[in-house]
Amino acid sequence: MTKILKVKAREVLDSRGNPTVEVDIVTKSGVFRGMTPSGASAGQHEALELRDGDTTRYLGKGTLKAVDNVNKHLASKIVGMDCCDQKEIDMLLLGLDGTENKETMGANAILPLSMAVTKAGAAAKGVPVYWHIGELFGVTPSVLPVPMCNVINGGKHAGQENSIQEHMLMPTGAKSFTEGIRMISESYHHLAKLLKNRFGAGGTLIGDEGGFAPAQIVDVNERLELMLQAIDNAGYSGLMQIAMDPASSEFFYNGTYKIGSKSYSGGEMVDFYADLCSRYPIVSIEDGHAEDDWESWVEMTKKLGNKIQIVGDDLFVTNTKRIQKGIDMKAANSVLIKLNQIGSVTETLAAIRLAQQTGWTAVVSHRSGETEDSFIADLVVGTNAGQIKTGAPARSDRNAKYNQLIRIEEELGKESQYPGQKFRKENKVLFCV
Ligand code: 2PG
Ligand code: MG
Repeated sequence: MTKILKVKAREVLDSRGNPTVEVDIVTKSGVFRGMTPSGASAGQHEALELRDGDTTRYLGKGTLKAVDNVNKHLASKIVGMDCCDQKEIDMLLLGLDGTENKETMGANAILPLSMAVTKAGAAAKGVPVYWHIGELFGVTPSVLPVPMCNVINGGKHAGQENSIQEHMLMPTGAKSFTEGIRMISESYHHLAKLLKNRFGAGGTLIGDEGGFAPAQIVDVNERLELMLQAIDNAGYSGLMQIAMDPASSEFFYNGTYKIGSKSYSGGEMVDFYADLCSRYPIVSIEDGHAEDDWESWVEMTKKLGNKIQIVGDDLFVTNTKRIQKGIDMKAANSVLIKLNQIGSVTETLAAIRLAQQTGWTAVVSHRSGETEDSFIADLVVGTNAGQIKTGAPARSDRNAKYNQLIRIEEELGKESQYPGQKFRKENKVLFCV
């Protein structure tokens, strides 16, 4: 048994310069730290992110209440427990909060504590974090993820309205994760050249997730064409595929979707995506419909579900109840996994397990507001989930995750697998637990 000796929370900054919560756990093995990320296009059904609302500090976004909740209410209950008992600790934290959506303590108080416990547990056992997660989850970690790299940022992440949010490259033709990252980085820099030539210096300004955010190109066709050109210029034609996250809850108004000056019904959006998929190598679409427009999700899955991955983010919010509803309705075939949407490591693992047991994929994801904490890199390998979405290869809040995955691939050596094009099929066959 390795006892938790001390728990301490503090307010620090995230990648957007907003306050967020960091928690230290001290055991005899050292200090272990968890940091919570924060969304901009957050779903309405996510667990509560507790903000102070005091406009004299950080424009109301302060997190001192969440910090106090850890230091004054949670810490003393956790001290003395065994840091390897992740589930027991998480369940105790949920009980102390006592609400469905973590409204008493805040998910931003509970999650960083929970993540720090995982890291302390790994150290207590003398194993890497992904290995400890594998033991908690019940698999032998070996699968490196295919990355989804958001090279063109739109929507809220780029200060735009009624615009598709994420345009991502997936190096499915790479032989390893590390090779995939090189292909991504080279294509990203070729895209920069194209944008600079076309729009001058302003064309390469970047958005919240490190992707380019040229205000001049609002049309999705134009964005995808540029990406294909960049892939081609980098010499990777046919080796990269495309994933999109329109984040459509952000442009859904009373039953109508608005992209630029055009309006679409839920069914017309399905046709819109089907048309894009017929013209571009798109293999995955996330949040193609809004968070409560279940019927359109069902229609989309019926029409495109056997061709592409249909990922629920705002729809499922990493919540097993909503995922189960989606499974029952056949509303998608994949779940986006964000720790802070649900607020603890144990519940996140349950969400991944439910997706995989159903034969769905689980895509582990960052938030647009990130930190230097690379926990999700260990999470994706520890669950053999096979896909990660964590931004463009720019800015250290994103590259912290990619760099950790490069290290893990090196460490696993011959034991490591990279799914490449089989990222969907193999999830069903191989990666079910
Ligand atoms: C998303 C995310 C991450 P945010 O919509 O999938 O890319 O954005 O963190 O702003 O919700
Ligand atoms: Mg999303």
